[in-house]
Amino acid sequence: MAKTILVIGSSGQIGTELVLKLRQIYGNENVIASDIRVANYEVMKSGPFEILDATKKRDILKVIKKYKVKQVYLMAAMLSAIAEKHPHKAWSLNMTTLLNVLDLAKEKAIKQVFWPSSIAVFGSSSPKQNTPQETIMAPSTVYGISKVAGENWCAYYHDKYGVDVRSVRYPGIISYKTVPGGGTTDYAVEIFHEAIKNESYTSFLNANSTLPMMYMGDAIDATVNIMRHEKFDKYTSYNIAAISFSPKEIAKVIKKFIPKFSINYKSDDRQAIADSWPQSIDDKQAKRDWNWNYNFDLESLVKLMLNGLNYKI
Ligand code: AKB
Repeated sequence: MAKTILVIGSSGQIGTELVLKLRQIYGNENVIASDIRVANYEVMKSGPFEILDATKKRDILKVIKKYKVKQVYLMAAMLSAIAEKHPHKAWSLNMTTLLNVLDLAKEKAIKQVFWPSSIAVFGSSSPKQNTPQETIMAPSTVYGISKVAGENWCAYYHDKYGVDVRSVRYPGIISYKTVPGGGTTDYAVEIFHEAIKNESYTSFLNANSTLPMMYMGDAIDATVNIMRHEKFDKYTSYNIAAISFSPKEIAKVIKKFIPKFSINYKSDDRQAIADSWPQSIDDKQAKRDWNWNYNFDLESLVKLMLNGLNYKI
């Protein structure tokens, strides 16, 4: 059955590919892309697009009414590294947009919401290896604080008002269609662009800084599949995991395909953020509850990235 879907934040790294996948599944006209800035060419030419500032609830409602939207994917957010530079702005953007959408669901303007959380909910006091679904969550970043608060708000609207909101905790996402902006895991995308252009890369994280990562295709599958699942009794922002690697490890695989590639290390403020995050994630609850699994390992991710960026391997 066709449903009308609104993606808020469709010009961002995940939003771009999410719109394209949803349009493939539900039809171009049924997926409305929206952002405060125009999206990439593929998104703009394949279906409806609206300029939308999601901090303004009335403006979201206007788009919902115009297209009879049933589902909202709220992908707009300020990411970890940039949020440290603009703490108030980040808090305000990340929280206002979420509360606007949750209120619209509570008021029955829409039926279902997807909102992404992140591995940034964890901090230095959480277990570093195989970080469990439920454990201490005391983040040391503004972004992480906004994600923990967001998870609590989602649970509150679910329990108190029956809002159908679903969520996963994204690790670092690797993709070639759109570059990420302002995250701590961004190095793992930059490295490909620089390897192709200059055959060298200076990493802003240390050689052995291991973080949980995932190829975009897996992140999109997780997002679409959790929304397609029958209604959950309890709200959960699910841990999802694929691969974990360090700058040194990904550089080694890139070198297999670009033999002259070399990597240097010059860590900056983002190192402290990376150091506070888990190195690997326990996602058995997502596997059990909605059959989550990933498809792409490090070697296939590297091949897909190089191909996607038109590098012949
Ligand atoms: C970031 O680095 O801020 C994001 C995230 C892990 O949520 N990619």
